[in-house]
Amino acid sequence: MKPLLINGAWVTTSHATGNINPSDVSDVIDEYAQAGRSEAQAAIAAAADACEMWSRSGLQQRHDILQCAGQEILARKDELGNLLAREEGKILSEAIAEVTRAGRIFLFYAGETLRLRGEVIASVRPGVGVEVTREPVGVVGIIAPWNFPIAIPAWKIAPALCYGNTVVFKPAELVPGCAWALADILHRSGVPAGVFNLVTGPGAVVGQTMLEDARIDAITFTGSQATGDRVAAASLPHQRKIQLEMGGKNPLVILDDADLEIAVQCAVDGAFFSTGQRCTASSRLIVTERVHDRFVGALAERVSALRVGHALDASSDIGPVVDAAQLAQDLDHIAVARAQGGVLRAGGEVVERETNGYFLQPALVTETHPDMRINREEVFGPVASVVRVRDYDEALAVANDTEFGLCAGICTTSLKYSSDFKKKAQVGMVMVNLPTAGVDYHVPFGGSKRSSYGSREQGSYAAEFFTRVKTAYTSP
Ligand code: UN1
Repeated sequence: MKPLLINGAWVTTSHATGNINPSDVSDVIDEYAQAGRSEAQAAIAAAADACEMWSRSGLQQRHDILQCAGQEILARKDELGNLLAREEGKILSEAIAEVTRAGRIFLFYAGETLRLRGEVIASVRPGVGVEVTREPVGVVGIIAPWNFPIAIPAWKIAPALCYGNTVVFKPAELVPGCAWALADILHRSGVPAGVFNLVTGPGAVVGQTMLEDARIDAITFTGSQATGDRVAAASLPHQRKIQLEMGGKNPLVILDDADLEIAVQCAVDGAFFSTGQRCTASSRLIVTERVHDRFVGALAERVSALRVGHALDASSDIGPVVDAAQLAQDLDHIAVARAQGGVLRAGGEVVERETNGYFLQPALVTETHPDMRINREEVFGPVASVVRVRDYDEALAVANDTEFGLCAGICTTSLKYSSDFKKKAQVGMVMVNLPTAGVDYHVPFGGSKRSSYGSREQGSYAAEFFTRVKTAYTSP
């Protein structure tokens, strides 16, 4: 059994569960301790007790720990990538790229520890000095999703520690393996007892205990809207800081003047790589009518040729869906889209491979309307819809016709339309001639509308969430 990490000690529990390889359900990777309420509370208490010491710790110590962790992650990228691919189902090359990204995030925040700055502002009162400084928030609860088992934990844990906070980390139930590996690396990198705690276990128990506990000063969450709403509601009575990332229904607009090859590549990559299981996935392809048939024809050909298979098979382009429940949800969305008038132009069927896994041929549904369910709800699978529009103005209107606002992409060679789209897309991130998914690790990440709440993740902008500002006045 892989234990919990509480107050610097490895803790086993009476109950453990295994993580199952979605490419081969007969492959149980390992067994992980399941925290109950008392273990979750012990982790929170340890983090609360360690706050004062860690907030006063030297910057050099924080830097060195983050650097050590980042270097180890990079040095072990092949092995950790293999674990990630087995556990989550991303193909190996994508999994190694995700591990690399996680390592680089740690190195970035190692550097950020040395760049924390404040401001000196002149007072309106003669002789008075005003200093603005940033302080740690305290105990940060981290609730992470399954689709990026190491990169998302990294981009929450590294800034939390960098800015002097202590952490209680609850990974997603499907992917405890990468979380445990990360905890082991941090522990051996010299994180003092209580500063970083790992509590694997069910959301209903561990997550709920975290939400209810007044000692947690901030929660950063990535996952579904429904859970995000619960995090928000439970945090208000505690006046806790929250940062929520809750998905998307990201449009990729293809205009008549687009380079067709680039547009098809953006759509394939954005909609189907990582099995489409990304909150940044290009799930709505909005195509102007003069290029529609050529684009759809070329895309359908590419999509049909994508090889779905075992994540560790070098010939696979796309790995399996993460589990049976997600597969059922994907198939339901495809069925409803067809019932509502959509045309299944490519894929959409469950395929058999040598191993027993959740293999779904990527689905392209054409002739859809903006008000169909497939264009309103996040599918979180290898499923994309096509909406035909007259011109740029209608494309922009359809792109913005959603409660989500994470990213939006446009494929065009027109400076006029790309500039206008960058201004008017109601999202946190805009991509021109690039897939909506696959972001840099050192720049702000986040959305608007119902996709995100709170300040941005990643880069130096993460300081907004992981610190509080203090204004100090001095009269000589
Ligand atoms: C990416 O597209 O590179 O859950 C990152 C997600 C996002 C991360 C996407 N928070 O899919």
